[in-house]
Amino acid sequence: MNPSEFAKRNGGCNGCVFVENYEVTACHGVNPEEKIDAQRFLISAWLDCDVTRAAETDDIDQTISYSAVCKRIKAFFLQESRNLLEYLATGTARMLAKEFPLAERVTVTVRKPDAPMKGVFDAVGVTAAVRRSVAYVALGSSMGDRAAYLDRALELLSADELVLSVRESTRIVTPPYGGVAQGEFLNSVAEVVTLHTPESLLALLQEIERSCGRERLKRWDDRTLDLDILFFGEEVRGSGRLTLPHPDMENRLFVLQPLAELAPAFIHPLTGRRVSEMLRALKDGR
Ligand code: A4P
Ligand code: MG
Repeated sequence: MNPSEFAKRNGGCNGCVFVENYEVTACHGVNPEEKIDAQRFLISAWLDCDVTRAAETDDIDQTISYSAVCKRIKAFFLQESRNLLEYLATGTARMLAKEFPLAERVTVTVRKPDAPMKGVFDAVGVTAAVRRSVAYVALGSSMGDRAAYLDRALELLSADELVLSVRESTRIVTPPYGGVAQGEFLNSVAEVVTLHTPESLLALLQEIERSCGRERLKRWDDRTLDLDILFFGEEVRGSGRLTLPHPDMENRLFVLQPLAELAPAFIHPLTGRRVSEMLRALKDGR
């Protein structure tokens, strides 16, 4: 990879540990004979990470060992036969992101130089990328066994294969905001480290709401469970199916109080205000 490609792809990280065209012989492919006759796969992986600590200390434990990366790739490719390079590239990227927490983003290319097809070519292949993101999710319930709904939501969230960790704030009981719901709410916020995209996290949260008996009858009405994405890293999305950051948080004590417990220094990407500042301003009536 040349330096300009690196800078374009690398976003906020200052470094990358990579392996290029690591060769594994394995049995993957759509054609039945590919499941029997092993062929060459050339796997490249780029793990974007901060290399400063390792540079300062000259200590292998402060970075990602490329030999460990190769071992994991080989083990992954020697598992059961798969049809698609898409599965292998995405699966490898996810696996490496989970195994190596220093990697903020993982990009994997899988090439098949000997693909069984006519014509002259160097290789065919697929590239896939995943990013480790931190999202803040608001939890709210105003019906039924509110604590049990919040417990269930966190359990389902933690069980998802693209959710790496979940940390919940203290729960607070709050009066209904917005003049529609009648019941008191139990609210909290969860910090979610995830390989999901914003859209796929929203789909997961809506599935969890449904499995907790959520019915959408009227906006802002009482609900068994409401899960809203407050922040997804520094992502910004327009209105519609997904608005990021979640609108109106600066007016909601039931959001800012638990959020400030987890991430007081987090900066709202549109207003430039810290969560702790927003909370202080709301409490002071500014
Ligand atoms: N949507 C857009 N952006 C997002 C996002 N960042 N996170 C879309 C989640 N969903 C997002 O939401 C409506 C649509 O918003 C979804 O289809 C999604 O595609 P909904 O959950 O179906 O309906 P809702 O919750 O009634 O509407 P909304 O606008 O999400 O309301 P809020 O802002 O969640 O307010 N009082 C207290 N004390 N505690 C509460 O938790 N919650 C509300 C609901 C009102 N009063 C409250 C509380
Ligand atoms: Mg909602």
